[in-house]
Amino acid sequence: TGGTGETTSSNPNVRTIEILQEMGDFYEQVKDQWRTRAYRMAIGTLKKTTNKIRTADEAEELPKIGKRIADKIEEIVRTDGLRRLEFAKQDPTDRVLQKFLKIYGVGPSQGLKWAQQGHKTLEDLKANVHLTPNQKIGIAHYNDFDTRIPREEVTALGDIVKKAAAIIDPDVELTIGGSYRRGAATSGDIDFLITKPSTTTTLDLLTFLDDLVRHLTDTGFLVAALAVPRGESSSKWHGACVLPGNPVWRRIDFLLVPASEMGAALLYFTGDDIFNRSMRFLAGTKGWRLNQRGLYRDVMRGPGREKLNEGVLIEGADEREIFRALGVPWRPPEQRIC
Ligand code: DCP
Ligand code: MG
Ligand code: MN
Repeated sequence: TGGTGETTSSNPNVRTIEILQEMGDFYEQVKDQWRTRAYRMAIGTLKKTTNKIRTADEAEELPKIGKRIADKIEEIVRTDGLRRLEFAKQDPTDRVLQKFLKIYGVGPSQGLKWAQQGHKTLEDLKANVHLTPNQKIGIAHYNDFDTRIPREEVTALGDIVKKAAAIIDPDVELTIGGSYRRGAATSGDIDFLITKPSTTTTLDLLTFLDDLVRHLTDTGFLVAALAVPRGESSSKWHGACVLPGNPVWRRIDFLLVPASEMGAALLYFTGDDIFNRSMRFLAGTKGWRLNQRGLYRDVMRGPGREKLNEGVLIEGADEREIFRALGVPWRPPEQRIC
């Protein structure tokens, strides 16, 4: 192609560009500025590319194309379409789809597939499709998980966990993060952060989590294990619990965090997600990186902005220090609602 930047029929990526364009237009419509820009830049690169890009690896080699869009490019070449785009084109008020997406353990592509197959109700799904064990629980307790938890109940459920924890290891510290820490009157789930002074890895806490889950299951408090990564020990546990005397199942998450990362984890898991995004963006403007493990500087990036190393840790242990390092006046959790 010439240097005009126009897509000509001679560009072998013309179909890919067309679909990426549609996806970019969607993000522009929903005012997602970052993705709109990312798609625009990727399209710009493809327009200047003279060979056909078929795989994510090939795409990622190119300038200004990140991992996510690279994956999308491969999907387009393989399927002549984009699941995410079909999803975006669906009427957002489509009640069947919205209902399916609220089932615990059901993601966008699965929900869309069932809706497109013509299933309309949870009963249809139970009778006609293959469900994972988690999805079965998600359907059986659909209304439970769809009901927000009053703050007093979160406190009461949390107290049961803290009491059990103190018997197993009195040095372990448990904090309820998420909407509860922001002071919300109701929560969608209970987000527990679990740490212990002077730990630098979650390995030191794995036995504790095992013991805690076993104890709380034996006593009838935990009623289901959901996203429990199989095989090797994991630092997270997702499941359901009940308050004695209350039949409603509640979603509860446990996350192990080493003390050296507790500040960053608290910041991340307190949210809200929009506030988190603005803090990460601010870190980015300084050339730093903020994630749930810490605030880092000197993150080295390659020509395609891909990360070459983790960078140098500025702060991970102390939440207030992270605010200070970023030059942001301390905001109590109750004020982190955007
Ligand atoms: N989080 C995030 N980005 C996401 C998901 C989560 O930054 N995509 C962070 C911010 C959230 C926290 O994790 O506050 C906990 O996630 P939840 O989904 O449990 O959200 P909340 O606890 O804020 O709300 P809810 O009351 O609905 O549980
Ligand atoms: Mg939550
Ligand atoms: Mn949660």
